[in-house]
Amino acid sequence: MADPDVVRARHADSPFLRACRGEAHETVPVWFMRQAGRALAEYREIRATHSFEEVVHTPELAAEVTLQPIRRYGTDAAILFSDIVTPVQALGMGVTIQPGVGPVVEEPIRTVGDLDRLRPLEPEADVPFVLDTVSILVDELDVPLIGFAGAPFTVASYLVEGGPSRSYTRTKALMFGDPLTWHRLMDKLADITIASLRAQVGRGASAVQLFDSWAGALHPLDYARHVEPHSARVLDALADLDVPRIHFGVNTGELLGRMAAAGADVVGVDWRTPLDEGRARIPVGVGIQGNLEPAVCLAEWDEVAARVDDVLARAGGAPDHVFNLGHGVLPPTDPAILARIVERVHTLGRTDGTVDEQVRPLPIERRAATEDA
Ligand code: 1CP
Repeated sequence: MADPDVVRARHADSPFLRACRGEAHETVPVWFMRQAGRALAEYREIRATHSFEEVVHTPELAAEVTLQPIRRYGTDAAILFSDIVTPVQALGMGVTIQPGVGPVVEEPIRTVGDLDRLRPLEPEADVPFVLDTVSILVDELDVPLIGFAGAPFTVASYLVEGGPSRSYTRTKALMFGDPLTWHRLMDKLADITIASLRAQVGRGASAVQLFDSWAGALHPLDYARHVEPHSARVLDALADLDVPRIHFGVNTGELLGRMAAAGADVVGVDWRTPLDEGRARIPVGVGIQGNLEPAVCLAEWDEVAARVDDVLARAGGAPDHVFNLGHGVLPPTDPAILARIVERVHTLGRTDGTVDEQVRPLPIERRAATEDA
């Protein structure tokens, strides 16, 4: 098994890690959230004979699926193939991942009594398959591996709702109606998240991303009161590991400053906030990741290229920009388009505070083409 410190030293000067630290480097690094998965025929082929859980629980398969997008796209970082609910699933919370739906929880958490079912995570005993996947990957990869976990709020939303939700009504009802139980739940989930992330780094992950995918459902006041302290505790508990901490959520334009303040080294921005506006909302010294609209990847190449350039222009050649989508790769995306995006970002992206003359931001007030004619 590779020594995790040796692995990290090997990647320390990679564009991705240098960008996360805001240090000078040559090419703009790029990776895609959900880069492994249904957009790739080679993933669908494995899934034809193995359930999602089987893949995650079999280190050789999980490692293979993690490597597939690196081979296809040439992305600058790999992200472990697992799920944000994997730790609570391993703790016996009755979680299944249903195709086309997502995580479903048999007996949701609704009362203080339900909290007893959630015990602390012992990663080596509870999720050895995740850690063994990390070990295989750091031996094989030429690029850094990103470990990840769901943030307490987003994992809580699945445990309380019982599955994916649009309104998070039950989650908010618990948060507002029984804050004591809410904070105890969040505390337990924060401890589970910390244990999971520390163990992934312990096996050689070079960076971590904390996915608070659904935090954007909250008013900033409620985020500050009911969520941020717990996410901050997670991020603080990783500080001594000296790996970049990326903090991401969808629809979080109004929360970006707070997500940075929670202790992120890099804040992920979804596609709804123009990258330059997102930048203005986070402190100097914190990096930025994003934020091409994932559905743009379904368009013809000329449109994709113009939108890639728009993101690069709004990034302004900053050395601390990591190019990504604003959320996950959509299943109907043509992998060839993603490969071309990587190539374009690598070719046209700059990191010295300048912008290539070919690269232009699109004016937001641009009228429809038919009106121009
Ligand atoms: O049928 C299948 O093959 C399963 C689909 C799938 C996949 C490919 C799920 C179920 N999870 C994953 C992998 C996954 N999930 C990864 C590793 C792959 C990669 O990124 O390349 C990661 C990082 C996640 C994280 C995850 N799971 C998040 C946070 C990221 C995000 O998209 O915001 C969330 C919210 C989940 C929950 C989840 N798991 C699966 C689905 C379909 C969902 C979303 C359900 C919903 O909409 O609420």
